[in-house]
Amino acid sequence: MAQEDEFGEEEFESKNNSSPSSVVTTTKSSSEKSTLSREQREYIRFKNVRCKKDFVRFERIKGTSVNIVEGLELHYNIFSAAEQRRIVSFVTSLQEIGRKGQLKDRTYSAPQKWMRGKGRQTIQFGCCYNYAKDKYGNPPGILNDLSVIDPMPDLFKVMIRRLIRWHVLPPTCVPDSCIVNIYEEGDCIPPHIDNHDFVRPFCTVSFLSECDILFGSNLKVVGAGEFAGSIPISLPVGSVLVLNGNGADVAKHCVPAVPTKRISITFRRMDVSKRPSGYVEEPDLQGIQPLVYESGHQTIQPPIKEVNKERWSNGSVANYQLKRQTDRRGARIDSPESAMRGGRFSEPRGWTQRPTNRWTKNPVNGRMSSE
Ligand SMILES: O=C(O)CCC(=O)C(=O)O
Repeated sequence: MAQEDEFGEEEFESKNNSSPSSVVTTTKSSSEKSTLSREQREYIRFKNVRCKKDFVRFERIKGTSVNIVEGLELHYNIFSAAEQRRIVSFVTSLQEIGRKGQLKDRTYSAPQKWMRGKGRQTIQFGCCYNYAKDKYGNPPGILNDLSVIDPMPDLFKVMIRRLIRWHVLPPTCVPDSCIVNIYEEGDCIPPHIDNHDFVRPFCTVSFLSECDILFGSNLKVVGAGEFAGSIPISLPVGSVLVLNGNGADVAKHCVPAVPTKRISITFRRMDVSKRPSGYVEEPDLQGIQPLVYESGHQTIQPPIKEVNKERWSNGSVANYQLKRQTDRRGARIDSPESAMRGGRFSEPRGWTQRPTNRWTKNPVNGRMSSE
């Protein structure tokens, strides 16, 4: 398959969907029509991607102070609202056919909801990851049996190409498997470090609702879907969190009971030595070329003073995080439109986060807050 940006076609949709031409008329507004090539359209969106890389949370580990979130990156504006809708609707259809038993044995899984915080549904592609020793005695890790799992769907391959082309993941780490997590209200994912059957970095894309993911070297379960000892990172819809370095291997991570339905897709690459027998590389995922940066494309950090002012005038990290995802006019920066309005890289991107010890869910507004 060609390496064009297939999603971009929808974002700048021509009314003439059948046109195979790589040059179409944009439909931004009738008075503002221009002709842009597919490459130009993709490049415009790529330039509006924002990334926060400087997460800091020092914890003492074996007597040494370690930044346990070194290596994390949060990329905003990767999937537009239209793309998110398309992906969510696809996941919903997968869930339906999974429920009807029309996916392979281990692709779809819906554990019984026997208590709050349990019951997250999962859909896996590319390989089957065993969370715990299964009834056949297979250990946790990648199952050496491709017959029980469906291959990566085309739409997810389009997402993967986007992740590589837009520099979210390196071309040396093209994901070949994924797990879709469907959280209903109250569902969580408990503290864990992703198995080393998968190489680093890997990443998680967020849909439907924003939530906090918590990191800590010593996360504790304090109740059903409640965890302590962590730094929260807010995950806007359409964003991609990349896990690498200490953020992937020293800190555990978890998602506390979500206040409202949420979907995430975690894309990972299998370690070559752990690939199931008979595994064949996806031809559609070979030779993906990252877009080339224009000179001047750079990360801009906010002035420290601005960070502190916003941080301490606000009282709550959760609120602070919400605030930092809005531009000066209060518009969300996870929408491509707001990114365009605010100008390129005009948003502060270097927020440090206040360490906290214990996180609980506010029963009224459903948000996590620290004690
Ligand atoms: O839902 C998320 O954001 C995290 C998912 C995750 O940690 C996993 O799939 O291992």
